[in-house]
Amino acid sequence: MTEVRTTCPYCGVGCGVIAKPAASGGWSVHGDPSHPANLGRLCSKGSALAETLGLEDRLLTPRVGGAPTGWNAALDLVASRFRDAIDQHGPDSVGFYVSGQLLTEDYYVANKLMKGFIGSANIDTNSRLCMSSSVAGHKRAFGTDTVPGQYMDLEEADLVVLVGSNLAWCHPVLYQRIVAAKKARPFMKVVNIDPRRTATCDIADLHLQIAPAGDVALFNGLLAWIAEKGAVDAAYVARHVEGFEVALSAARSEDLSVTGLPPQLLREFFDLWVRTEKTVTVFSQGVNQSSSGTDKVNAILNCHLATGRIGRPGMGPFSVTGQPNAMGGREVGGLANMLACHLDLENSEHRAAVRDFWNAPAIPSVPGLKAVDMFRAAGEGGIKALWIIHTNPAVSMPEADAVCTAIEACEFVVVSDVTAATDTARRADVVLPAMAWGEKDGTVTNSERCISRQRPFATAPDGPRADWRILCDVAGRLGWAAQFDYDGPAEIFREYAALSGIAGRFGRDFDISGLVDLSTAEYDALAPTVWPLTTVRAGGRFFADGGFFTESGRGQMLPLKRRGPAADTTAAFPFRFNTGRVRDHWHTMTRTAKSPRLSQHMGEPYLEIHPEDAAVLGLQPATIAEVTSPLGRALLRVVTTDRVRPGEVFAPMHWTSESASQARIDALVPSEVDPISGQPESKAAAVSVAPFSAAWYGFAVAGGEIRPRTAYWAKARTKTGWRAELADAAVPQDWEQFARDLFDRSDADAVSVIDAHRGVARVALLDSGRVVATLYAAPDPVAVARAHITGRIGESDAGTVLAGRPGADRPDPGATVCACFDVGVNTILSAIRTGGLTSVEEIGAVLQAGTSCGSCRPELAALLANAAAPRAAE
Ligand SMILES: Nc1nc2c(c(=O)[nH]1)N[C@H]1C(S)=C(S)[C@@H](COP(=O)(O)OP(=O)(O)OC[C@H]3O[C@@H](n4cnc5c(=O)[nH]c(N)nc54)[C@H](O)[C@@H]3O)O[C@H]1N2
Ligand SMILES: Nc1nc2c(c(=O)[nH]1)N[C@H]1C(S)=C(S)[C@@H](COP(=O)(O)OP(=O)(O)OC[C@H]3O[C@@H](n4cnc5c(=O)[nH]c(N)nc54)[C@H](O)[C@@H]3O)O[C@H]1N2
Ligand code: SF4
Ligand SMILES: [Mo]
Repeated sequence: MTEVRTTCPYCGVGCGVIAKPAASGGWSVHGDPSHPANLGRLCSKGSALAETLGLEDRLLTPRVGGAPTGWNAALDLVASRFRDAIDQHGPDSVGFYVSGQLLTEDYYVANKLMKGFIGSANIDTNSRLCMSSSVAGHKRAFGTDTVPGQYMDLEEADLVVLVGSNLAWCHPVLYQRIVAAKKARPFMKVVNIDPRRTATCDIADLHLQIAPAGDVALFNGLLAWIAEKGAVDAAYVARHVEGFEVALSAARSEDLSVTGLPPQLLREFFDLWVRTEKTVTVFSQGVNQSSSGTDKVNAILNCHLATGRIGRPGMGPFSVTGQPNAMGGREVGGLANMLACHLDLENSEHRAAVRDFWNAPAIPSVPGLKAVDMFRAAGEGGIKALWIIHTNPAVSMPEADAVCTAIEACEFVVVSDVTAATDTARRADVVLPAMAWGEKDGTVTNSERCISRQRPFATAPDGPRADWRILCDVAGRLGWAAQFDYDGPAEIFREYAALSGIAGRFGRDFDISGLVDLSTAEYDALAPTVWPLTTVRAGGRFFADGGFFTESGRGQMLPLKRRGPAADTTAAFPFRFNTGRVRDHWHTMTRTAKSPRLSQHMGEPYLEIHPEDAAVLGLQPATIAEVTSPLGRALLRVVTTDRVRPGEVFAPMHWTSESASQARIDALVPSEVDPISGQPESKAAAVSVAPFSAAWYGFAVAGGEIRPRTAYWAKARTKTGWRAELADAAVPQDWEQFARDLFDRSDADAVSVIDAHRGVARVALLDSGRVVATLYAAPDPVAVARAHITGRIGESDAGTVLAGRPGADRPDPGATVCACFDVGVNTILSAIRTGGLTSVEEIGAVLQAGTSCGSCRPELAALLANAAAPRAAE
């Protein structure tokens, strides 16, 4: 096999990648220069894809009750348990909880099975936690869920406003495109609206460090300013918009002090917006994941509708999607309140058309249970059989401990995953092995409505099946073999394109009927294609000339009023708990944690807290914080930083029970949802923070497994094995015995340096004279050269390994900053100092750091600006 063009399985930028067999065996993965999303660029996660293809941790056979089972027996069991529940309790007693990472073909089949044949709308997806406020906001304003613009608008804009989006880390290639555009057009301005000072601020001309949930007030203030300054596009409003007056009058009565922003900064932003016609407003989870998320979306859309800045080059609101197929899932109707192809569940003509097309018995007329309600029903017995596909709700749902209990309490839970080592799969009755990226075959749609192929390049191991096939296997056993008899994804795609043509005839925007006659060979070769694609239209923007999909054909402006987060902070829970992502990990880490490079950027779960708050609480940097909400508890490494505002703390969402002792942060987050979208408020729980009283801290490295049982631990992969951070309230009696247990090496020789008086212990375990594991423990957070130690496994001189510090001849690179070239923080700092480097380009010229994917360039800039940038580990 030569090279295969496919699409990155991570974020919604949807970059094209080229996979080639590597000379050393395995695969190499590079950016596809011909893909319109990235033109050859990749971020750190995309560049490390080849390191995540290994079979360790892969699930290869179905498991029933934990025991390996043949496919037929497992599928028979799944079908009979679903059939029993449907027969005894009706179709609404079963549910599917699926994912914006499913391919369109998988998603289409899941939706068809549940809504068309089982006859319930109980299919919801993790996109409920992600995009549903944008979906609801778009539908309220446009009458349809459509992103009006294209990526090139971000480059053509004179002003890019980022709201609740850490684009530098979460959509890195789009961010790099803006960086390049700004360099080429220096008058271009960027404004970042985020309560945190994130890496994205690196390119921001203005940072509005807004109070949590201040966004509706801010955009109401902007709307009032637009009107006051005569910036309303009266012709556009007169012809294409409804609701202007009521929206404006609500906006005028807003209290802007709730934004927490000084009046002159507000004015600077408002003036910039008003005088810059070519403005794009990009928004993401700081907007969507809120109990007023849908209103936040509409507050932004109001400003674009009032100024007619929509659907024209360099202008428009731009909701960026998170998952690779978040957009595709919305197109197929993967949410419990949608039908398919942007058709409406509540519309009887739409239902009849879809029913006839599918040759289905009945289509439900009422929406199904949304994610939070679905898990509640599973816990309370309303859902008797639940199938979870391609998502890890025991970690990612709010009230995650209650979700775990609900999965355990539900009579029958099936999980389809590539691994059984997840908090969700461990609790399931049946786990079915799915094919992974590189093996599976289908399409995804990115943030700009561009449909791209995910093509297989690696041979799938024996056992796993494609998600669509597993669904069809069960559908056949439920009695619908003929309607689910597909010979491959191309056939599913053609059926889907045909259904979209029917939607098009109803006047819906999602119409790809131009692809209905694709042969399988043409499907295989399909180039990236922006929808709509019909006989009369190919791609492009929406709404420059009106043409909204509302009943009146006009865009709707809405009267809005700011609401605060649902959970109030109190004396007992005084901090706002903001949550989100880090640069090099993907969600619950089942794939990115396989890459040692990606695992080194942020090696453990952490809590960002303002130094003033930390001082009041007596929290020292790098100690462990105990974070508590009325629902749960987490132990996180303390990072004191003024990147967060006083009174607010931030933690990443990625750590699970597989990777840390107690860092599933969604255990702390209440299930408060937006009343319109049902999207949970993932970024504004009320918590308390206290020091965890650790008697000792430790750092451990091993060539093999590490099995910590300490109160605090967090594990990460290294090139040779594992590393772990540890802390506990009780000091072990015998450090050598402790180390043997920790590393599961009862027979290994130990060399130790123990200073009982100072409480310092260093133990190396040896096998045939070579160091196989080392442990460093101290009463304070251990200050050893972690990257150095990690590279010493396999050496014979235990004494120098135990020193924990490199000799002068062997500098310690420090924690990884540039994942592409594996360049550590100390290497960069020393090059800055010794080489007198003053720019990111100079660092690149000397060390290569920042010259490949560019994801670390904001951090390089920060290191230049401040040699002592705070980090989680090191
Ligand atoms: N590296 C990486 N990239 C990813 C992912 C990943 O797991 N890792 N996941 C992908 C997915 S599925 C998604 S949805 C996207 C998410 O992409 P983003 O939305 O950019 O990511 P988050 O870090 O969740 O949140 C963005 C910011 O919202 C801010 N915020 C919190 N509350 C408020 C508020 O009230 N108002 C405003 N204005 N801002 C607020 C937070 O401080 C945070 O910096 O990322 C995608 N890309
Ligand atoms: N507090 C807080 N919580 C959040 C968020 C937040 O910002 N803050 N963000 C929310 C958002 S936006 C999102 S999108 C969710 C994401 O949360 P999840 O969807 O729960 O996270 P993932 O780790 O992406 O889960 C994907 C699962 O699918 C498995 N998998 C991988 N490939 C395949 C495949 O081909 N087939 C199958 N069947 N399985 C596969 C993986 O091993 C993994 O177990 O988290 C949400 N939760
Ligand atoms: S920006 Fe990175 S994670 Fe997102 S699609 Fe591109 S390479 Fe993948
Ligand atoms: Mo997401």
